Amino acid sequence: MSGMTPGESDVLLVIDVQNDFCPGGALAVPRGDEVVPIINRLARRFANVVLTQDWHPADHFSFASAHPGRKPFETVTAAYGPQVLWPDHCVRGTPGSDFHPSLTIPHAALVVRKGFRRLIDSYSAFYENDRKTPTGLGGYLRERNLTRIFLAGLALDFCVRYSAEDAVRAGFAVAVIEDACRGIDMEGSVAATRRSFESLNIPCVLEKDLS
Ligand code: VGL
Ligand code: ZN
Repeated sequence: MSGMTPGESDVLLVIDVQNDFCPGGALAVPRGDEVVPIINRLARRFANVVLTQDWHPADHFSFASAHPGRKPFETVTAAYGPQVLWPDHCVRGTPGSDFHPSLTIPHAALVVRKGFRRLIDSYSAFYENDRKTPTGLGGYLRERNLTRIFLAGLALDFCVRYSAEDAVRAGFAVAVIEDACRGIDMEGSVAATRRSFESLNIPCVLEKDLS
């Protein structure tokens, strides 16, 4: 990770800055909206920006409402392993699935939608939760010779975490811009995220380090 000035081969990957993950939303991340002005400032320094958008059908398997008798934040077993059940959120085309109205990144080149298959959730921007179904983002970045990924957005301990881990496995250089993320933090998930980043040598940096 030499040289923290964003350049030609760097991309800012902005994860799920959507109404439902902000205060007042269906799966609000505490202080999630605070990342918006930070990400707007960061984005101006990157020539290359990609956004992700959580985008579920109304009967998505990850919704507790699809499992009679189960409650949000319980875990069920999916075909691919354990799956946390969430409140209904980011139902495709609803206001909750829109980007936060103050998110202003007109030069963003690509929006990757994820979680649109009813039976597979997708935290990572690269692979769905079966860890096998690609979103196509890896191929896009490689074809554009974008080799270093700076991550920001929501939620630090789910979609940002999974995206960072998959990016490293796919051979990209990765840094997480910590002050441009907020976490849900259930059952120590933020601490587990930090341990994972440490063991994978994923640096956590701050907006000011990118000057
Ligand atoms: C997310 C839970 C469910 C996220 C998305 O963006 O971190 N978390 N769907
Ligand atoms: Zn989701």
